[in-house]
Amino acid sequence: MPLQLIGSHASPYTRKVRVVLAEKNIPFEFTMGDVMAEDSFIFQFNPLGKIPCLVLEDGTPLYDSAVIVEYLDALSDRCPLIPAHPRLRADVRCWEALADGVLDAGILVRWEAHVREPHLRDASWTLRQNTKISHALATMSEQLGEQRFCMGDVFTLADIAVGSTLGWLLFRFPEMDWPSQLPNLASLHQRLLQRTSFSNTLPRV
Ligand SMILES: N[C@@H](CCC(=O)N[C@@H](CS)C(=O)NCC(=O)O)C(=O)O
Repeated sequence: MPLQLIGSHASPYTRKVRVVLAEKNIPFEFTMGDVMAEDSFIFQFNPLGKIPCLVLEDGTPLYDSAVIVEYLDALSDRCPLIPAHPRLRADVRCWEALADGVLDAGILVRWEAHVREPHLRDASWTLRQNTKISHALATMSEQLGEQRFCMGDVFTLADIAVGSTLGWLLFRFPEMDWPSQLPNLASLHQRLLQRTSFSNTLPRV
């Protein structure tokens, strides 16, 4: 059985995994998983009902995206994405936590605006999530500074996580004006789009 990735074209956590698979040139089959369907088959693989889920050759499911990318990075020496050095490794994982945290908050904002009944919506909850997003983006921008990539000159998982998050923000919140306020993040995003791993995985419905 080939390696199978269950995900969607819109899911930014899935994109993170797809970019890693492409950078490391690991072949896989892509299966669309509709997490919102009541009888979604994803529960057969992930009891949390979330994508992405990587199904290994022996049928074992792996989740969540941070676990999957760590596994994939260890599978092949090509394009190492997570450094072995403890401190550098922690720095990369912290970038990933920051990027994924923006997604977690952004998904809650979308849920509040598009799924929750209008009379049950809580503006203070949305504000709380949006505050996290703006704080996290400002932190990313400050940490990136004038560097070429998140960790300096070397491309790592940090860039993949941040790039997937920035792409998703542009896709889902085109009205957010972070590209003009934080131009170094916008430049990083453009630089990442020059890689086929990113340009071939643009978010779409
Ligand atoms: N921490 C998880 C988050 C995955 C996640 O929330 N995925 C969304 C789709 S983008 C999902 O499956 N949502 C369905 C749900 O929460 O029930 C990861 O990194 O894989």
